Amino acid sequence: MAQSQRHMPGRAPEPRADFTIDQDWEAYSAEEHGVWRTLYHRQADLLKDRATPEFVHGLDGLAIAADGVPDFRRLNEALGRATGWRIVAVSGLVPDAIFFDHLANRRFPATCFICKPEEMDYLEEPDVFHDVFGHVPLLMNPIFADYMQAYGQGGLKALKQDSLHHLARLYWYTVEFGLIRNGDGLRIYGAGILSSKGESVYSMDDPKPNRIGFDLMRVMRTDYRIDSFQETYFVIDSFEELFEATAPDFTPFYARLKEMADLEPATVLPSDRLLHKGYDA
Ligand code: HBI
Ligand code: FE
Repeated sequence: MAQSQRHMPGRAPEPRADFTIDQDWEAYSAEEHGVWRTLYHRQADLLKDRATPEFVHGLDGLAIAADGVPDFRRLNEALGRATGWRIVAVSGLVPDAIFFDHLANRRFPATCFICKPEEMDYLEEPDVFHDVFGHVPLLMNPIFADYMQAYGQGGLKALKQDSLHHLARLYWYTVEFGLIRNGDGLRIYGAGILSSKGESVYSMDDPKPNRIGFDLMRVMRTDYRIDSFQETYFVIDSFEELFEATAPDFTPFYARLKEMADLEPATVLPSDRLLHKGYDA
């Protein structure tokens, strides 16, 4: 399907100042709904014993449609009642300041287009399946919902201190690619993993990547790659741990980070709480 035929809601009017557009749910084609249905069933089956229970509860609580791209208006009714969050439609990645302002006000910017059938195993930019299936269910969890709003508030402050690249790593290694350990063992909570067939298996089963206990400064020092499976996953023990670790003002952390060398993604330090040491290719 050519780009021009892709469901690009709100295409006629330019995005608004906050980069939101209308989802235009009625305009999705049968093929686009079919791609959602395929991805939903594939991931829902695969994640049965892999996703953290809070994700499964959120998915159930939202009653996210399995048979087609969900209508954001309907999801926002349940989401708003649960944690005061709502999904706003955007056409793609929006400028950092806009992104953080949305999060700081409990608005999650979600893309509306869905990948093409031939792109189901790898898509370089987030689509509606990644944003809504991957990110939105955890916004039903009060602690995680608070964390995401605090992240937005922190982002607006980081922009003023030229420390965004440190904070972006925190987002990457938690919201996008985070693992959590509960009584049953490792579970996935990062949206980048939850929306990826390959990484849902690799992140938990493959001996190749490191798995290291979460440490805020360690995470903010560690670089990441955007076009391959992660070489290191950071593991929290609870969402409370994540929220409490990131509650303080980050200004002193940024000052210390400026004196510390960045770390390559595959690095293992003697001070790491090493749950699993991976190996280089
Ligand atoms: N915009 N729509 C959208 N979605 C994102 O995940 C996103 C973004 N803009 C900036 C951004 N993410 C990252 O640069 C920040 O998390 C640092
Ligand atoms: Fe994402």
